[in-house]
Amino acid sequence: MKASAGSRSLALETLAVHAGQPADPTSGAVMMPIVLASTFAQRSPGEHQGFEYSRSGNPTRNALEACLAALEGGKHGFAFASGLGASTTVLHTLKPGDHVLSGDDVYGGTFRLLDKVLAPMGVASSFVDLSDPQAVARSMRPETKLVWLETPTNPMLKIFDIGAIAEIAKKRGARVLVDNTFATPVLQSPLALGADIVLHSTTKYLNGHSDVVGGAVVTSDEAFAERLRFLQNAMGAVPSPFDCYLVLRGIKTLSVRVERATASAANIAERLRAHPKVERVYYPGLETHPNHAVAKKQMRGFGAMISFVLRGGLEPSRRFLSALEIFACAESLGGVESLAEHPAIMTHASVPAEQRKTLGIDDGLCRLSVGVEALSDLWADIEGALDKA
Ligand code: P1T
Repeated sequence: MKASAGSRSLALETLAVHAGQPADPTSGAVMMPIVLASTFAQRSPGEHQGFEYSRSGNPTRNALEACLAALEGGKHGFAFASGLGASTTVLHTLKPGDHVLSGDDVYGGTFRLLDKVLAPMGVASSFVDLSDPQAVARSMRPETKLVWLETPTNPMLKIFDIGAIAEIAKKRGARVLVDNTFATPVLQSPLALGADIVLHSTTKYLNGHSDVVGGAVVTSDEAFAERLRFLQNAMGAVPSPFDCYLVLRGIKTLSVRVERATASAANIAERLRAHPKVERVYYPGLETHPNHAVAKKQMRGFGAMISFVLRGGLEPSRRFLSALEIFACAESLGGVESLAEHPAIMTHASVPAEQRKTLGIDDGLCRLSVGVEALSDLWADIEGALDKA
């Protein structure tokens, strides 16, 4: 893409292919080079060309960070070695005595980080159902500095009203972070809705091919960005240039992958709902979803994650997950290949049993990440496995 195109406002599909990646000025290469160098020569001490040492900054990572910022409509993008590396670094902007108000349903590893790592360091968290935005007002404390939420949530696919929550939190002086991993910037723009910080596990849809573990943060908040830039270098949870390249490459097809997978998921959710062995389906696109109206308002599509409860609990779920042939029984999500898992045993085992029960993460709950394979094959696989459940 020529630099002159930068003056027009470009659609997400175009930004995904081009943002942060002008043709290489030395060779004309249209793909971002992978700059593996750990260090950069300086003409004299302190006189460099923008790069000193690859933990502090790297050209391939810079390209990814610019692309991520463009996709989320933010000023500053930061890439990390994992989603949890991104979360850890963000949480280190807080200090002992500060409080995090978190949504009640978050990735098990995020819960573990807040509960088992940050709490002993003096940063307390509470976990609250934010389906009613007024719960934010009720649960905030004078020392609440950060409101942390996923929407759709992992794994219950709850939907929280980003705009309403941000309005309440901001009046009380707290920043709002939205983990946009499930929705992706294709379907939801948290910064435009009022959030201050967007976080991603790029391991998922952004990379999209299940061959990278990575994380990202985007913000337009200058003070937060400055602190995060310091911590990214000072704490060092940075991704390799090769992984940055792979995520950049994955992002180029993000919109086509997400659109295809979302269309298939909507169809599968409807069919699951009608299946006699299925007790309940959690999918924000279903009109029966309690927050369908909010999802419709703040999302451009309902995503490709579905959770559902099989009648009979653990044993039918085990049989179902073992009988699938195209869906792999595996943790993670957002790749081109379809995955299925059992949250209580797999991704959310670190959430205490009591809390899992309150949330509805019971023994019959299965979670699907619908990929881009043919819908007919995916449904045949699910139907066959349900027969064996
Ligand atoms: O795995 P990692 O890249 O560190 O990202 C952590 C993470 C953060 N946020 C959300 C919403 C996530 O779903 C995850 C990781 N989740 C899984 C591995 C999973 O199967 O749910």
